[in-house]
Amino acid sequence: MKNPFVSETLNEGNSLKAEKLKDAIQLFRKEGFLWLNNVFSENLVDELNKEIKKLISNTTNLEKDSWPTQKDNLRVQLTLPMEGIFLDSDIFGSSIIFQLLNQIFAINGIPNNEVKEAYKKIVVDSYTGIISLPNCEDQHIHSDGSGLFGSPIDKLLPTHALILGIPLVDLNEINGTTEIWLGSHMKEINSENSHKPYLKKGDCYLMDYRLFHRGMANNSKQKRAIVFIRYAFPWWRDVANFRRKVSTKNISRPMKINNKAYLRIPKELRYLFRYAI
Ligand SMILES: O=C(O)CCC(=O)C(=O)O
Ligand SMILES: [Fe+2]
Repeated sequence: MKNPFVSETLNEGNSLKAEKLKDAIQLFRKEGFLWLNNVFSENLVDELNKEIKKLISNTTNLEKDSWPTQKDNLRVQLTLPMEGIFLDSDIFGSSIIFQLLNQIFAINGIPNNEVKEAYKKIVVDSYTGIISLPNCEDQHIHSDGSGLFGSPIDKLLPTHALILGIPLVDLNEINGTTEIWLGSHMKEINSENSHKPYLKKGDCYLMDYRLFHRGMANNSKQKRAIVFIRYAFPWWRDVANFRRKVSTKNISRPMKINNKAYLRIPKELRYLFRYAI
């Protein structure tokens, strides 16, 4: 990948070096994408992979609980249940990720962490995993939904939603990755100019909702699972991809959370799920 943002140069233990934070935010605004190294522990990632595999194999009728996103039925979208390992706040509340999110979702220059809880500007809008099974093909190039207004102004606006992608296996030329078109959230897409970030276990990426991308084919014999957590301004819902109350064969719920699970989330992070239940 030509334009990696490698966080070995950013991380200092569990936090980002202050002088690098500004560069990271600028790069995210310009490219609509950030690749961060070594954010999640290998144990956590392995455990997630194990639990997701269990979920898939325990599902007797894949179509009932999941959302195959391709005609070949080999790319499955699972809404992750907020229980067990999936409730671990290191996944959705990573402090490195929040140093970035607090700036990306700042209002009038006031970072999210500096405002009172009721005014905080970030929620988790969806919590899913996409599992690309062996032999699944390249997706079509897409952005996950249209812009806010469906007009040219969309390309001038700041980020209103983004995805945190956490691959649960090392990604490579054989099992594929999410292919991306840098800058395509704000500029016309040049279809020849793509990047294939081969992330390692523990790495993750942030991707602007508007960015053009596609899941690549998986030509390996192993499943390729990526956890996807969508963070957004509280007034936005991903109606292009989910329904909260009604789920059908093709449209799933964005999250599986109930009151009990909500109360098990650390108090200081519950604001992220204010509108989930
Ligand atoms: O699996 C991936 O790498 C990306 C999947 C994706 O973009 C989608 O299903 O919308
Ligand atoms: Fe997508």
